Amino acid sequence: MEKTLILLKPDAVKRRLIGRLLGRFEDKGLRIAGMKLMKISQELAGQHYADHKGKPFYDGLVGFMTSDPVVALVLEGPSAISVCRQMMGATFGFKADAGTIRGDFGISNQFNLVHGSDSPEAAEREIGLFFPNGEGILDWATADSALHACD
Ligand code: FUP
Repeated sequence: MEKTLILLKPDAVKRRLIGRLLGRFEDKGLRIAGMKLMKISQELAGQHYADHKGKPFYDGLVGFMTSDPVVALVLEGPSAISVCRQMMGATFGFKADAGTIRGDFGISNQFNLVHGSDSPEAAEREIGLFFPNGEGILDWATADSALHACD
């Protein structure tokens, strides 16, 4: 079992896509371990996107991510990090395959609806940023968890 941090970005929230995007992850079989609607502070955005500091798109990215609420999620499942990355699609909407979230819901570079951790190290770091001390992360069993156990 693996956990990953997913953000439904301000464009997804403002377009009232929370339910449909969350539904895709639930349909896939991922467990929602943590979920909150929140406004990202400048400080948190800076920590989250520290790797991109200094790049030409950084200021715009931070401005966008702090402009309106996001939904922060911790999703859990087998290979959750790569499963979610596949479901998200390529970074830019115009390059993302049909059938992926970014491929199906947008065509923009920056307004690409969703963030997902790209490695186990990133997942641990990002979950710690958005759910400090694990607060809000709950351990509970989905109705089909017994199936996973004998997978
Ligand atoms: P991803 O891992 O697919 O979310 O993409 P990156 O971590 O490379 O980039 C983070 C965010 O920066 C992307 F979601 C969109 C934005 N970005 C741009 O706006 N322009 C760029 O050239 C690259 C990234």
